[in-house]
Amino acid sequence: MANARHTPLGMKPLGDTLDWPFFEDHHRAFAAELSRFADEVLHTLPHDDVDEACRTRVKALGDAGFLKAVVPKAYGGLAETFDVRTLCLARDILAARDGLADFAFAMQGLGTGSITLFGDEALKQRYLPPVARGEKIAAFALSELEAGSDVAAMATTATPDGLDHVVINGSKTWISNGGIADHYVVFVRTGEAPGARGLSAFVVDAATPGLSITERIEVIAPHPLATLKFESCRVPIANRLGAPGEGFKVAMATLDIFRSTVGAAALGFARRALHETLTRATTRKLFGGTLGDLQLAQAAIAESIAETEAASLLVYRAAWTKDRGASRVTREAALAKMVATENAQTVIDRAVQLHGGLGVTKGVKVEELYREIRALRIYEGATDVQKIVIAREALKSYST
Ligand code: COS
Repeated sequence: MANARHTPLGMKPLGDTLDWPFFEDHHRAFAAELSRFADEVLHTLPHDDVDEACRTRVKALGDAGFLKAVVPKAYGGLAETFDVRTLCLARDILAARDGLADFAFAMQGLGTGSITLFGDEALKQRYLPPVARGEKIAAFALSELEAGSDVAAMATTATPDGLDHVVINGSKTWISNGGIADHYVVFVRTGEAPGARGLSAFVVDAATPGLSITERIEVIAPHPLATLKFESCRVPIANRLGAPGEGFKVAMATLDIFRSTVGAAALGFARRALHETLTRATTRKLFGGTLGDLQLAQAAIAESIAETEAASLLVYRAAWTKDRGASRVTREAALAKMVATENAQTVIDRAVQLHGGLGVTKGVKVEELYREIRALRIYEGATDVQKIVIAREALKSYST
């Protein structure tokens, strides 16, 4: 427990979170080890070239054993199956220190989550261990230009080619790790039924002929992101995840797990913003005192603390509910993601405001956080989608 309080940044990063009944001792030990690693190692890794930055972070996290958290024990991982609390703690801790390290960790999980949940033994043996060691980079290719929130509208197709292969044609965009990944979990229309019931998922190696990167996308907080094109890209049927037509379920079940972790990353960003806010409030002199002496600053600080702690409760509640064996945590994950990302945006915006001109100055941490947080309200199910999910579940429970 003492180790869990390791705070060289001067942060109180997790507050009393680890004392909550959601956690077990192995979570506290993991958090302590990862916090130490993050503080000692991450700042030594390169930042300038985004691809290189991600590759080195994947390697460092893999070498240190932390990527074991993203795959099951039988394939070189930590726990029997996903331990969502561990995934959330990892993102919470990493995001508070280094957005790209959080991204690198998260994508190793999202890019293999569907294989863990729906892959057969051969696919798990082939793809999971190298990802856990940080030797291979994973990616999840779901979105299309006109199929982001409305996933079931996707137009990329896979059609049979002989008995053992399919041929994929189409395009995927805003794909994280696009351009540096070694494999992509790709969702395609196979047409067993209209809409959501006619999709399937395949693992596609990056080197497969017919798969190309047509565009690298620059975003406000730089991450490797790309558009992929599939032109008569021939993939073995043995690479399919789940049954034919089950792709929507594969995607949603994977997102059920990873949406909570997006909330956890937002939480890490919010905690860092609070740390920066409190540091500034206690050192910035004005009007004959410190910023923190001003009641309006105190109001901002109090609101940010309340919003961060509320988000923390929802994130770890969702993770704990899944770890207790719930087959679906769609509602809990949606609540966690929506509240944590929206609250973090507000907390970070307040931090920028309290920093004055420094808050919008390049190179200042809160300016970076301000850019980092924005995408989290959009990807892996925009806030608007989470609202649909939450309301729909509640309405269902009242309809006769
Ligand atoms: N786990 C397992 N199965 C699930 C599931 C889950 N979490 N969620 C849905 N399913 C199944 C349903 O049980 C249903 O199966 P049956 O047809 O056999 O009953 C099927 O999938 C369709 O479900 P549903 O009717 O809820 O689908 P909708 O088209 O209404 O879903 C939303 C609409 C908007 C909720 C969905 O499309 C969504 O989550 N979109 C956002 C996707 C996203 O995150 N995009 C970002 C890309 S990743 S960066």
